[in-house]
Amino acid sequence: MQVLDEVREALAEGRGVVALESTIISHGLPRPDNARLAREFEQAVRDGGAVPATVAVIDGEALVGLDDKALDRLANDESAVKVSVRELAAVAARGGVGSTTVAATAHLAASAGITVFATGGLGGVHRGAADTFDESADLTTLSRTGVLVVCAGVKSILDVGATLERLETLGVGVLGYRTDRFPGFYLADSGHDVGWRVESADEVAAILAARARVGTTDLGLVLANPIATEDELDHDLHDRLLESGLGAAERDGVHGKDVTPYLLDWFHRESGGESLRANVALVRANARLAAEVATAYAGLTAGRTS
Ligand code: PSU
Ligand code: MN
Repeated sequence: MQVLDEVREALAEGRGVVALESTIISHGLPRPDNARLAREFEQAVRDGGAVPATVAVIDGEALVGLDDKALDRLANDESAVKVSVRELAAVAARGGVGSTTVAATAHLAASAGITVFATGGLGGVHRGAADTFDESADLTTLSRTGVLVVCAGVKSILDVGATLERLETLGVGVLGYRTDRFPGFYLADSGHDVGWRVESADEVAAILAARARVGTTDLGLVLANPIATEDELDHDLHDRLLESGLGAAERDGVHGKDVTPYLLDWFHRESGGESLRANVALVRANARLAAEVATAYAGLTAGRTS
C-alpha cells in the first residue's frame, strides 16, 4: 500500500484527512466528466479544512491518495474493475487497475490510519435479497473496520429497511446529521427513522473519540447526511425511474456486482442528467461535512496526547 506524501504528512502532523472512494469515479459517474468531478470532491474536502485521500488500485498497487496522473488513469481507463475487499488481493497480484468500493476503501483507509471517509451512497441489502442473498460487502466490512462513513444514506434501489436492520445486527451505529430520518440518497427522507441525531461536526468527533473508552474502535459508524432540499430529485421522477430501472435490470438479467452500476447508469440516462446533478451535489456536501468532522476529531486527538 502506498500513501501519498501529502496524506502521510497530514496524518503524522495530526491534521484532518478524509478518504474518498473511487468506484463512484469509474462506475458511478459518466466519462469524461468523472475526472473533473473527482477533483471537485477533493476540493470540497480542502474547503472543509482537511486533506483528501482518494483510494484506488493502479498497476496492482493500492494507493491511498492519488496524484494527478493516477487520478486521470483511473478516470479514463475503461478496463478499471470495481473492487471490493475480497478482490483486492487478486487485482494486486495481476497488476490491474481497480476502483475501490466503500468496503475496499474503508479497509485501506483504516489500514493507513484514516478514520473519516466520504462517499455518495453506502451499499446495502438489495430488494429480493431473501432469495438472492445479494447484500453488499460494505455492511459486513463496516462490522470490523473502524471508520466513519459520511454518506447520503442508501439508494431506494435497495431494501432500505433491511439495510438498517443489518447495520444494527452488525454493530454499526447510524447517526443522522441534523435529521431524525434516514436519508434516501436522491431524496432527503427514505421513510425510515435514525436513532441518533447529531447537530454538529464536534458532536460526531466526540462520538468517534468516545469509542476508545468503550472498546468499539474496530466497529464502523455511518453518518447519514441528507441531500439538501433544493438538490433533491423530483419525487415523481424518482419513483418512475426506480420502477423502470428495477424492471429493466430484471429483464436484462443483471446480477451481482453489476446491479448497482447498471441502476446508477439507468437513473443518469433516463433523467436526462437530473440524477447526476443531485448525485454530484450530495457527494460534494458529504466531502465537506467529512472534512469538518475529520478536522474536529484531529483536534480532539491532538488535545489528548499533548
Ligand atoms: N451506491 C451509490 N453509488 C455508488 C455505489 C453505491 O449510490 O457508486 C457504489 C459504492 O462504491 C458502493 C458499491 O460501495 O457501489 C456497492 O456495490 P455492491 O452493491 O455491489 O456491493
Ligand atoms: Mn452485491
